[in-house]
Amino acid sequence: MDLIEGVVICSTGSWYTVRIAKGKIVKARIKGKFRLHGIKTTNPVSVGDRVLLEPKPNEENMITEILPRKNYIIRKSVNLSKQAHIIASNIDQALLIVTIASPSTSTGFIDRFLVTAEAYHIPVTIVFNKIDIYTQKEKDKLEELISLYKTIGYDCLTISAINNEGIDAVKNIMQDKVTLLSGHSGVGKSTMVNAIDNSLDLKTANVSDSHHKGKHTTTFAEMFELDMGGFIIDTPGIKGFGLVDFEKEDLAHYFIEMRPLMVDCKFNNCQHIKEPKCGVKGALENGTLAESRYQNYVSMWNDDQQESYRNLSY
Ligand SMILES: Nc1nc2c(ncn2[C@@H]2O[C@H](COP(=O)(O)OP(=O)(O)O)[C@@H](O)[C@H]2O)c(=O)[nH]1
Ligand SMILES: [Mg+2]
Ligand SMILES: [Zn+2]
Repeated sequence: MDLIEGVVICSTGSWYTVRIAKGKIVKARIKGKFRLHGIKTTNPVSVGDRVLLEPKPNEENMITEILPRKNYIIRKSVNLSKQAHIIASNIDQALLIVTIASPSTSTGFIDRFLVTAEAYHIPVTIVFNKIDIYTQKEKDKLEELISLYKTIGYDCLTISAINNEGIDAVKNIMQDKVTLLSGHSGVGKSTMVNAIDNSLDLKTANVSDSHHKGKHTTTFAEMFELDMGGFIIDTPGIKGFGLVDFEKEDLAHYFIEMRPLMVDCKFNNCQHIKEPKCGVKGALENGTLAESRYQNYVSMWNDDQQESYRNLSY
């Protein structure tokens, strides 16, 4: 019997929703055991997985194989079971939605996200939303951040999701890609998605409602297909993604502009904290490395609980 290839767009535990050719949606279960090398996972198959299905008319379709994952993001479970939950796989890019005000997003939050994404090899575009409401002071802050992150090498876009401003540029980069959406609650993720594709009609919430969010946290990510082609992965209730495979000693590596600076460090195991003749601190002193980036590096490095960047909480 011929197997059918598809993409898992929703997983609720025992049942999976799989998109097969021509946008057809089918339900499926898992046949056999799937293991992620060396890690116990609570879910063997995740949203974004490309799978092979054994079709069974009038019966349960069976997922018999997961095709190799390009990447995946996982979250450690909060208890001590050491289990991990695969949030999503095969992500092409992430969009980090940021606002300067209502609510304001700190560079600490941005940098933690960027570091994690670097560790997963997921390219990030920073999308600054709500440009319609900023005061002159906030506009100055916006320009400052755009300049900072563009200089480092991150693409930045400015939008007003509510006014449809800048949305075409967002559509452009999302077309035919699998995009993970992230950002604080209330920054306008749902509003932006609705502006991109109003057939999705995601529920938007008032900023003041955002504290209710914790009550209906589902750990299962969902993937939405865009009319223009492409998918959005929304991760409701995910307070960040963790268990990044890197050691504290390698943290600076994920602050990408620090990489070329490290060649000037005298000690090859330099952590750029207290060591003399450090290329990173040298760049900080002569102004080529941004203070906020260095401060956020130090704060992540100092966090004794390495969980802070392994299991980011935002
Ligand atoms: N002024 C302004 N408000 C916006 C914009 N985008 C979203 N909002 C508002 O911000 C609030 C939170 O938006 P929502 O899309 O639910 O944010 P999410 O939690 O990130 O999904 C809602 O009241 C939106 O109407 C924008 O571009 N400008
Ligand atoms: Mg939302
Ligand atoms: Zn150094």
